[in-house]
Amino acid sequence: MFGAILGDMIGAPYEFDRGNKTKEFPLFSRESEYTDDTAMTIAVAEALMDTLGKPDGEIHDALIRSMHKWGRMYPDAGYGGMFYRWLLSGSTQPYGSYGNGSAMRVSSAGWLYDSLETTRRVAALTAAVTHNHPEGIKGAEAVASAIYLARTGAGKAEIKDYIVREFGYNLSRTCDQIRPTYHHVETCQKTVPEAITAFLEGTDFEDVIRTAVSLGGDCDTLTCIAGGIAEAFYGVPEALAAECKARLPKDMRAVLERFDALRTRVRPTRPENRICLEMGDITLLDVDAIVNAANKSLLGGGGVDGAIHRAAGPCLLEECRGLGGCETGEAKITDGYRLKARHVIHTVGPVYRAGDTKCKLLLSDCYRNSLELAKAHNIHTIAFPAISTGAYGYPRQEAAMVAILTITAWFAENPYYGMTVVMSCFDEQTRRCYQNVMDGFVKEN
Ligand code: AR6
Repeated sequence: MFGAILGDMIGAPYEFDRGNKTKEFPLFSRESEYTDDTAMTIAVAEALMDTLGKPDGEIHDALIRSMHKWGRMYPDAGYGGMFYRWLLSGSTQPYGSYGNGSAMRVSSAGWLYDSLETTRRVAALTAAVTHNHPEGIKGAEAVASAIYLARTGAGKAEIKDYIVREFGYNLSRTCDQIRPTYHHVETCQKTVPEAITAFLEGTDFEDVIRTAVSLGGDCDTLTCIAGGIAEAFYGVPEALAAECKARLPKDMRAVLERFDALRTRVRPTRPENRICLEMGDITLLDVDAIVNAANKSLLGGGGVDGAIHRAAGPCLLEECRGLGGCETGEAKITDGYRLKARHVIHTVGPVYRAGDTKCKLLLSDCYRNSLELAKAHNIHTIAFPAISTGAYGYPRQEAAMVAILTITAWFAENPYYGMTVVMSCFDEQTRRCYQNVMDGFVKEN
């Protein structure tokens, strides 16, 4: 959090468009003081440390308590009007804000959790207690994600790709393009992308801070956000951390020390996506979901479809009756009933017709739509049969190529999801077809 707090202090003298939009300025002056950004960064960090491993409801309540507590202890830190009223009234209700306050206070969430998913979930909680507008939540999630990715070894290109893909922010402008027309604005939408751009362009911690300040705008908040990410990527130089400590009151320093001791114990993991091959009957697999190669009625049939319905029992058919069928290439989800798998994802493969290019696209859709549906249900292990290669006549080697290419493309789009895909092989020939593709023996024609 030193990075965020330093950003706040160093940016503070230049807030409200008081800077010269240059990177050449004294890093510290008498006016380089912590503001509301620091007070609330500390408040969020304390609440999150107190509730590690606790349910979301407890985290939510602790966040409100902590913000009220620190807000009352530091009432003159410079809060925005709506937030100040929320503090003074002791309200526990959010007020729909998309102000950049949700993004400036979130940095601790980027450090305390061992997966990107949890980081995003908790970041959203930190925003939602006041800034429950979708843009307020998005701002917090984006900043915490960037910190998580930076501290777990992601490169800048990777971080940029993730932020653009997941949050849709425009990161294509350079700081030189942003600077001339950028003015004080307190929304997430017009602060977070600019702060991330400053981080992406900066060459070390101090350069990120200077770049962020040079943009102008809501300078303490923008630099607080950029500094929080820069710390996770570069670390904070000793001398700057010491200067930061010296400018903080004792109670805030105590929270920072507790945080530093705790975060070194958090073991970050980068969940990986992987494909493995498994011989045998898909209905026996202990995975979150198995995929059924169904027909459009979804009311059962032969092959793997028949096997799944037999193993799951009649309740599966009952649930399927309510689904209203399924189009080719699409996917629908049910419970797994007597299966070990919690869910069955039903997809309808194409009936193979030689030379019909639509077949390939539809088969690819089966895999992609099943994976998307799995992701939407927080499924992390999924088993696929060789869709369409039985009754629907798709040549096994061609189908294997489509399956593996589609799955690996999905992995590339979801690099941190942590999905294990089991390719269920009912016979040796199917296993060999997958292995050929994975070994690179078969090239797409
Ligand atoms: N576990 C794993 N794979 C299996 C299993 C099993 N228990 N049983 C068969 N397979 P198919 P399709 C393999 O015909 O071509 C149904 O009647 C099998 O060896 O089940 O998409 C539906 O209701 C083959 O490699 O599915 C539809 O009408 C693969 O699963 C139609 O068949 C797919 O063979 C769908 O035809």
